[in-house]
Amino acid sequence: MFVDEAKIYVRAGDGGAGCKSFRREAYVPKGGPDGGDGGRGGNVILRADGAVSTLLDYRYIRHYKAERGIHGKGSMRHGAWGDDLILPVPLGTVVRDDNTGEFLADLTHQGQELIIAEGGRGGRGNIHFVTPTKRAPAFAELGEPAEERWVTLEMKLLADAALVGFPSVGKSSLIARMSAARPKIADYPFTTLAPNLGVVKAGNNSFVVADVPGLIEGASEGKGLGHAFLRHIERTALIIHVVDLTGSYDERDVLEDIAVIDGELESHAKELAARPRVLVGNKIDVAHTAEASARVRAFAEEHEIPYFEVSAVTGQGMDALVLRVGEMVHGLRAKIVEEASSAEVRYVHTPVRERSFEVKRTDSGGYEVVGRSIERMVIMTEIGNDEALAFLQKRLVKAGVEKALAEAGAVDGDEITIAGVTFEFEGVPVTDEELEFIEDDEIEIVEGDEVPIIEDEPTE
Ligand SMILES: Nc1nc2c(ncn2[C@@H]2O[C@H](COP(=O)(O)OP(=O)(O)OP(=O)(O)O)[C@@H](O)[C@H]2O)c(=O)[nH]1
Ligand SMILES: [Mg+2]
Repeated sequence: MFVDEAKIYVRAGDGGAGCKSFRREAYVPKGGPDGGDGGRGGNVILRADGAVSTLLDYRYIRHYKAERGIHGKGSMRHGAWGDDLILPVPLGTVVRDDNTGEFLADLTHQGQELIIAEGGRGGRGNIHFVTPTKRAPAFAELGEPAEERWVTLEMKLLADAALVGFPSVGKSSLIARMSAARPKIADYPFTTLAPNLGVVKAGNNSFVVADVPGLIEGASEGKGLGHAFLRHIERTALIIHVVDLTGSYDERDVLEDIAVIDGELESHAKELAARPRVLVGNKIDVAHTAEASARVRAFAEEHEIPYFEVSAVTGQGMDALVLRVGEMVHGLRAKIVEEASSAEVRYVHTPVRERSFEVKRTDSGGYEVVGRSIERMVIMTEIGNDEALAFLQKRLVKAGVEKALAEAGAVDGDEITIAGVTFEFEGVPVTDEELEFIEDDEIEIVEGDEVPIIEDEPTE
């Protein structure tokens, strides 16, 4: 089976919790706070790897979790960071968010990476919350929960040229003649059920050609087998449109065949109609095919498309076809590389630094505050701890949440919901001096911070 699609669930590692602890020393009744920070959780990363040829493995194992960050410990020890989980995928894998359908990335180059789920930040230990008025904070931050999501992976064949046409026109016979590929060949339609790839040597060039299952009228709407494989054609630089000069399939007319296939390509994707192509009239060895060939030739000349009459059986005309396709692919490839290098990995990720938030009215007459960084402040707070709660309240004041709520009409006693936690609105007078000591949310805990890392060194 040719597997080209998979749907997987990924979950990054949760951040480890910060530690609240106090120094214990002989003869010192109460030492200062010394709780270390929690470690960052590991990311889940997709990496394009030419050694992987299918997405098959992702059909069998669908759940992937990165390691969590370790909790901080006393004596200023930071928790270890969780290891990233790296998932290798074939070159040409397109990644989408399964829930929203949003395009996340097209992994085409060897080694190209995409963070598909970001690990949670580690919580800060209590040493971070010392202020002149509170020298012994008895609280620390919880770790940030990790990102999780379902994504779909879709692999598109990376062939330079695709043999496209009605069933039984001789596409598989042609790829067998041109390359070492040995697909099944038979005189009934839909012999080829999955694309075959072959490497073709053309003078000093070589190119990869795909033999795609036959298309029929309505393929773009799901008729026949061609539908699933039209997608593979999207990625090829060149289309080798093959017609049967004997017109044997369904007693068809060659020019009608050409028009039908062109129509299917176009209705599948507009840009396919403009894709460079060559026309190939196959089975010229059969008697009475010269007239059909002449008609195709006239059509090709009129539309300025290169035309070749060939026989996959005798080999007639094949050298000229292969050489010309080799040249065209060579030129097109140079253009594609140029375009690809300007395309960046587009991983759209709500940055944690996003400070904006929104205040909404709730059905119960209260207010809800929505915004990632504000929600995160709440999620990382040990709600049952009064000191932690008081600190959170100051942070919310500093972030402008209290002001925004008051502006929206909130008065003391109103219900305020943030990240699923409900508070009672209560305007507290906080001095500017007090706010000064509220650390900014975005202080990154990195290796080499003023806190020594005693054990469990971060892996990055
Ligand atoms: N006489 C003659 N017969 C050919 C030639 N090329 C292919 N055939 C025959 O045409 C039939 C179909 O060939 P395939 O190569 O299987 O055709 P296909 O386009 O791959 O067909 P599907 O995979 O079903 O879409 C087979 O019986 C081949 O032997 C040719 O150049 N001359
Ligand atoms: Mg075939």
